[in-house]
Amino acid sequence: MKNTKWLWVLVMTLIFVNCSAPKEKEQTEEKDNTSQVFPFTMPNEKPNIPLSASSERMFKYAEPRAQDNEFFTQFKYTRLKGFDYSNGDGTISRRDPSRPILVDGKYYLWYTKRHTQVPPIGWNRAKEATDIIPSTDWDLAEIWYATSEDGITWAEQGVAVTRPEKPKSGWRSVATPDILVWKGKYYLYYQAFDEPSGLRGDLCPVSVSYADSPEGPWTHGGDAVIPFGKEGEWDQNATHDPHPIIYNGKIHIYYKAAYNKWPHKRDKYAVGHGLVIAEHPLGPFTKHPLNPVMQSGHETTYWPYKDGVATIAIKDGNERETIQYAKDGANFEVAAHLSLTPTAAAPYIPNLFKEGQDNRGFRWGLCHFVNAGTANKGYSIMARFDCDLSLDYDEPAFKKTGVWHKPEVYFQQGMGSLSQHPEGRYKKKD
Ligand code: AAL
Repeated sequence: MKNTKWLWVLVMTLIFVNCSAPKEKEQTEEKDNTSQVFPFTMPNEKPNIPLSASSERMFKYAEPRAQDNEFFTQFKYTRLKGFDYSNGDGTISRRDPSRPILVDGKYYLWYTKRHTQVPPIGWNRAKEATDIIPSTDWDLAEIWYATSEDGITWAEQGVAVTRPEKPKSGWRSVATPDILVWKGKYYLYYQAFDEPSGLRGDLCPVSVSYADSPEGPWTHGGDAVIPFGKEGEWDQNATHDPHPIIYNGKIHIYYKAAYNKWPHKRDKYAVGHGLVIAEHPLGPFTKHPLNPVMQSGHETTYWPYKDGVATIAIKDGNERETIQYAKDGANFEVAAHLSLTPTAAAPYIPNLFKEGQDNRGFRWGLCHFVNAGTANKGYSIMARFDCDLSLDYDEPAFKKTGVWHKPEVYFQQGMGSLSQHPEGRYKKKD
């Protein structure tokens, strides 16, 4: 009987083990399956599981969530005070602001100012331009400057760089300035036009003027400091938006050229940004061998950030509306995707030109709106933008990913004349 009892226990144990073993196996399999699936809690690092292309890419950003990404920000805009625009009749325009700099407690800002008797007639009518009639918004312009204590209310101080006598470079127009401070001196780089813009493209080399004080007087320091490319090269006839920074102890100027365009064709344009480097602000400047270093964006906005250089690429190119970062100042990678980006952004960067500076970004700057007027009364206005691209601030309002406009904003981008199109609403492909 005793033996039978033990036999019974043995049989039951075996049955139990048999039944429970597969269950345990199933449970393990289930666990494995779970760990192969993307987790509910956002991982800080790329999980070691098979990932979709999109999941792979999210770990290439500074943080996988846009809201945590130091390069992601919203932009909020404020109207500037203190500038008169002649009731919007198109005769006064201010655009392409320089980055503001702070000197003795005051912000200084340089910009293109056009004050003409009549509004511009447009680049496609450049042949009709005269000494009185401007072709584009930046034709017959000069470089003016203004000061401010808060970055919102500005007092226009007067002209900084005037148009020289014909035939000196820039006699037709001087425009689109930006500032460099180097060893106690101030340098303004700007586009110098010898013909109405639009005649043979937006043809203008870059000139430089310098001064001992931000209030001037400005001395002419050279023309064509950024050499045009040879015929057939992307920057053969344009060097726009000179944007100087100090990087690795040298002067780096980023500039823009629209290419695949003038003079032979007008409707297939592309925009590239190049980089030139010099030991001294007056040059000579050497082109970076990898130019164009940026193939997206329009006006130039570059800033030294951490050990590299960051940029906002607006409007043009496959990577438009992004912030990009290059550890070496030349090989940029997309770091964040943006909405409502500032046009011709010119950030205020504390200590921008101080060497050995800990480069920590910015939280405000100036920009422009080119469509402040109407078709026959075209002019631009400057504005202020605020954002959180600074390592010293963390303002959650700038980190929201939704940018909500009223329906009217969308309806303003209506079909317009397209709705009258004879073939229906769209042109068919040839
Ligand atoms: C801009 C800039 C340059 C162009 C024109 C005036 O905003 O890209 O300056 O030449 O438009």
